[in-house]
Amino acid sequence: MGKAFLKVVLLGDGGVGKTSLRSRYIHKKFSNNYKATIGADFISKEVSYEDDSGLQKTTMQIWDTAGNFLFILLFFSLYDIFSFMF
Ligand SMILES: Nc1nc2c(ncn2[C@@H]2O[C@H](COP(=O)(O)OP(=O)(O)O)[C@@H](O)[C@H]2O)c(=O)[nH]1
Ligand SMILES: [Mg+2]
Repeated sequence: MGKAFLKVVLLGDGGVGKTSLRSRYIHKKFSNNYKATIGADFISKEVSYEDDSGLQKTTMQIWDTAGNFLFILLFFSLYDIFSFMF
């Protein structure tokens, strides 16, 4: 089996804590400043997991999003088409 690739997308209404959750996980920091996320961006993190052949390392992409649900659906279907093509 090929190496796993993890893509996590944070979805939800503005101000519920998506950006803070990611920043707490990646940088182990929490800030009380509120800056609305523009569009969508991702941070990559090396993570490890265990399977039958032992300890594995892989990359996890955590996408942070803003905007309405239709925008996100459009964005990610285009993104997935492009990542398939190139
Ligand atoms: N008290 C408290 N405030 C939080 C928590 N998570 C986020 N916030 C605050 O809520 C506001 C919005 O957070 P943010 O992560 O930007 O939300 P996003 O719009 O979903 O990305 C910010 O002012 C954060 O500091 C939490 O667990 N506890
Ligand atoms: Mg945000």
